[in-house]
Amino acid sequence: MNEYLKEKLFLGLVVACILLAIAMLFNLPKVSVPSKEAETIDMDSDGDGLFDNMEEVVGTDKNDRDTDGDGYEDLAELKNGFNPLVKTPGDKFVDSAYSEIKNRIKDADPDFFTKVGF
Ligand SMILES: [Ca+2]
Ligand SMILES: [Ca+2]
Ligand SMILES: [Ca+2]
Repeated sequence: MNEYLKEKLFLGLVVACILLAIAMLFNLPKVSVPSKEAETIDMDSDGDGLFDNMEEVVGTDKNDRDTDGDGYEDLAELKNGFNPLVKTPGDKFVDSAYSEIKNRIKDADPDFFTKVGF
């Protein structure tokens, strides 16, 4: 093999390496760590406006819009100060209990009240 060919071969190899490096750069798997929270935090299986994770916090059924079956949906009851786990009438939260449940919700998701227009 003469020097000219060796040189060409070497050059070709260098170019191939560079191209490979570039190709690898562009083919890097997209780093998208699926945030478990983002997927589950705003899921509302029963569509009552109360997210699944909040139904857990509150103790309501995430597959039942009206857990206590009194005709009022879970979030509507919560918003208006009624206990979604106790049938109306007589299900209005006393102030301390209402503050307590709101604090629990806030601890679980500080933005919840804004999100659902509490
Ligand atoms: Ca729900
Ligand atoms: Ca529910
Ligand atoms: Ca209800």
